[in-house]
Amino acid sequence: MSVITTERRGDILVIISNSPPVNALGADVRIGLKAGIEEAIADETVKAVVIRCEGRTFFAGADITEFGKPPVEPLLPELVDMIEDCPKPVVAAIHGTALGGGLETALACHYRIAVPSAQLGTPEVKLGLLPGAGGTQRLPRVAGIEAAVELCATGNPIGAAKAESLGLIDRLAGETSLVEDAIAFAQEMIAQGRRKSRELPVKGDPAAIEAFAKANARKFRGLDAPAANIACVEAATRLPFAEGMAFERAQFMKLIFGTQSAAMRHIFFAERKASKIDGIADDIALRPIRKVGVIGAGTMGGGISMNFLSAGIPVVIVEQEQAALDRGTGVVRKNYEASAAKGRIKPDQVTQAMDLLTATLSLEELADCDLIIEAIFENMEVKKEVFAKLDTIAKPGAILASNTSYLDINEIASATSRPQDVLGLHFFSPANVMKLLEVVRGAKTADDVLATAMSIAKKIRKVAVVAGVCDGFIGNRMLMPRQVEAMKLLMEGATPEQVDRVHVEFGMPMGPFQMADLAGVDIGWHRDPNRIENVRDALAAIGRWGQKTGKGFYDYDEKRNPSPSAEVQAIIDDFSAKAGVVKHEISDEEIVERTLYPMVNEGALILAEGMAQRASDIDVVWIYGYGWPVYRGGPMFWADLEGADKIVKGLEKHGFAVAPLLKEKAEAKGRFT
Ligand code: T1G
Repeated sequence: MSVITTERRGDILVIISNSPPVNALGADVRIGLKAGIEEAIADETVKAVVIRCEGRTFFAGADITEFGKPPVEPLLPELVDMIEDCPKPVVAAIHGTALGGGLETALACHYRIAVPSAQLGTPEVKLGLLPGAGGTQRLPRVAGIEAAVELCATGNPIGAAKAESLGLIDRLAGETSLVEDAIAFAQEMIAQGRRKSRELPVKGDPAAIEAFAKANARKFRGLDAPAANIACVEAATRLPFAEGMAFERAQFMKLIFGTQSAAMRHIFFAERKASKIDGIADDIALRPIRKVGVIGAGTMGGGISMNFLSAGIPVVIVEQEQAALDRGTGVVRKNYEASAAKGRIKPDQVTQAMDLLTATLSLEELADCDLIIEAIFENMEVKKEVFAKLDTIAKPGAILASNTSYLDINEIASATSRPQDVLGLHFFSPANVMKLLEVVRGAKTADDVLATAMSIAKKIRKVAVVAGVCDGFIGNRMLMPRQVEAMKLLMEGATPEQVDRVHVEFGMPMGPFQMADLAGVDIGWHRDPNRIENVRDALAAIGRWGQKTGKGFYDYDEKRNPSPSAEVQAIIDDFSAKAGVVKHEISDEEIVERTLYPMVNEGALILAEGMAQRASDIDVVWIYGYGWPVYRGGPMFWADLEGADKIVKGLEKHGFAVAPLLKEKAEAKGRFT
């Protein structure tokens, strides 16, 4: 059964794509569309054409799984031109998402109609690419230069109403009457005839392109694709269509064979794979989550609550003292009001969310919650006490979760009579913003509990990854060897600025020491200023707690700009001398070998121990939780680019014990991803 069928509706030939899950423009779809247009052209009684899709969405782009495989004709640019050259008016009927090659197909249609809920965009840049089927040349002609450069370089979609205001779509259909409205529209356009996008003049101010590039330079740091997208739109303002298309093609070919796009496509699929749990059926029955309890109204508790409130799920938040409770709920309200002030949410959404929040000093009020998340300070005894209490309060079947970032979930679960209902939900701060969620599977966690946690994570728009119970789970466990080595490098002659520069040039948002200053040098400090065992103790003892005290590893001005500190350097030199460390010239390469290679090494241990299901999950953790540059695909994908043998040599050179799995990959010239 072809994925493309046609049907006659009076003078109109309707070409219908039905290729789940998202009508990606794979070979079958392209071949079918071509045949449909040929049928329309060949049949004189056909006066106009409608192209529409069944299922949840219009074409969501080229089929990304085909990239890197031998091309099958017709190629998308060719098909798009053929649609545009159809002598009879062609109308695109859009619902769900018209993305990438899907929007380019719609742009080649002579007219576009969409339901109000439709989203339109060119997300190729998020795959390290650009719209390679004429999008960068037709968009400036149909929607204008300003909209074109924004859509192409950011990859963010727009709604149908905005698209209509830009002229990107010609008409809004009824939300439930798209097919009828599209056929009526096509009927109307018979008299008008076709309107080729490529023949329209480019509209808008070319100066907007440079202004846009300047305004976003920082955001696009390290990425190749945004500049290429901008260059293509700019080319459209000065080159005839055919030459603009050739320019676009050349830029596209450069990007598609580059490592950045390979890395970003890897992350596209890795993110979707992460939601799958090996060994558990996709259709396992999930536990209903209609009400959530959160214990602790501190920074984490408040942020965690917001995720559920924003998803329309009632939350009961518990604290020990009224003042702490008022402070916590006050911060939640302030955060919502700030989002409303920035226009990110509507004012009535603030009320809606706050109306779903119940604040209480009594744990007993959690008795009818389906999921209870503990977010109190990191102390095993206190957590076990709370879970033992919860065990007597929570209803049968309730899921009990801890937000601990490193404590043993199995030990916490052992404080209850229902360890099968216990797991870890490790949110990242700020919990209402950070997308990553480590779902920590205890030794006795039931399959439906784990599956329910993964599904609720999707509902609150988190990217969830399953982690096993070990110190620091996946992310923090790999962070530790990096931080330890970074400190050693300081003792041996590197400076905080040098180590951080190497990480920032690598593409991280900040280096280990800037990160320590942001999180707080006093985190985990024993609070005894007389006990100085390492550089961090020494800094903490003199109030160098980081940005919050205006000084840490760096000094900070009122705008929080860091500058090197002679006082810190003196402390480091003193420790180094006392420890008898011989300093040496440290190269940037050595910093990479000693801070990033050990992370890969730890990743290999995590995989071998089964603490992560797959290497791509580790990559998702680092991209969504620690700011690893997406164009490097995550530590394990990067390890494949770097080469396991080179990493093994680098680790051995610096005396690290190499993980057996990493050695194996090196010997077999194997890959992790
Ligand atoms: N190709 C192949 N598979 C795709 C796909 C695509 N374009 N889009 C989605 N899938 C798969 C996905 O892997 C998952 O599979 C299933 O569909 C459901 O997706 C020349 C070069 C459309 C907004 O970048 O943004 O066009 O895990 O879980 O949350 O210019 O999918 O079930 O096996 O994400 O409802 C440009 C990518 C391509 C859009 C739906 N297009 N897709 O989100 O479902 S490049 C994109 C999305 C291009 C041309 C260029 C989202 C979605 P599985 P899902 P969702």
